Amino acid sequence: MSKYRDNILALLTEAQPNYLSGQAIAERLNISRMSVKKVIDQLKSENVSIDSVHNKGHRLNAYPTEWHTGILQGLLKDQNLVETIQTFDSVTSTQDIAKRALVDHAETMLILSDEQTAGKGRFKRRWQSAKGQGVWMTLVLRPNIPFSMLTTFNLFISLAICNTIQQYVDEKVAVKWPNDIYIGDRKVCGFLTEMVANADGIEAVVCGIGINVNQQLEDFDTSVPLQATSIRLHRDSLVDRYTFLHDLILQIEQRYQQFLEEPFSSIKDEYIAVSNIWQRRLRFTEGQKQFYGKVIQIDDEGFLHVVDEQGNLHRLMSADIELP
Ligand code: BT5
Repeated sequence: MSKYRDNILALLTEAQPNYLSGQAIAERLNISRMSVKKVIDQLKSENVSIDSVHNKGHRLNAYPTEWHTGILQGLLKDQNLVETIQTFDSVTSTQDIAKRALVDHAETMLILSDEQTAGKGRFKRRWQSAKGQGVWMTLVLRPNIPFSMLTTFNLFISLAICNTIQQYVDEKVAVKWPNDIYIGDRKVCGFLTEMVANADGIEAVVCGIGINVNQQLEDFDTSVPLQATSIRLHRDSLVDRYTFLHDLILQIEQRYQQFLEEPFSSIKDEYIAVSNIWQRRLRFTEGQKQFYGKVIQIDDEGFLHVVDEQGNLHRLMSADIELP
């Protein structure tokens, strides 16, 4: 595979919707026109839709159904959230790849796979990751912050994901504290945040996000039949995953910046307004403990205050909440 493949895809993506001549590509990359043609022919043979017109050049017609690193590099060139992007056809889990990659690399990263064969939820649960149907991604970020600040990270990220999905559906998209996104009473996204740290502080925040994008109901297997939904199930047409990812990364970039600069109190009202846990009886599981209760508030550190049915107050940093 040519080492210029990603560069050529990135240039074609940046040039969209215009054509870019073989000559211009060759000059930008300091390679021969023949090398450019070889890569373009190879991409076409892999069903990347490129239009080549004599005297005009080449144009990327539409985004493919698989992830391509080069296209993402072109599409995401104006963001500052991640420095490198890696894409895969199939991996066990993008979290595994990220944790291995961050050992030898100091940069921020976006890792995406079309499929995960062992996608992970929290507490070693499984995350179904049907091939080509969702966004299965991990962000490796490097915030220079004290450990204590990380408690509100998920809350900022939730708003970014919730608002992005809301751009694609009419029905209300809601956040279920601490790290699920719902459409109606069904889960459309789950994410988890892990931390790699040493005695001096945080080395990396490894945030894995799974979003069901284009699944039909039958694409979910039987272990999540009634709780799961996808964006597609709430609209008339398929979602272009590249456009969606672009929107998502811009939203996350903005919320991440806000997380670094502002306290949770500055987004608290917004967070409360999109949360689906108010004024209802909920079942909480915290470690081995299980109880029913109602949420009374979320405090400025992002902890949830809950009163159980015996009248006891709980201050939760994380828990499983079921919406009965
Ligand atoms: C989560 O865990 O919701 C976090 C999921 C994070 C997945 C991403 S994908 C990219 C990155 N790489 C990984 O390996 N993981 C991250 P939790 O709150 O524990 O929810 C897991 C539960 O959700 C399961 O036990 C199922 O009941 C349900 N579930 C599994 N797959 C689902 C899906 N695709 N859609 C909706 N619900 C699902």
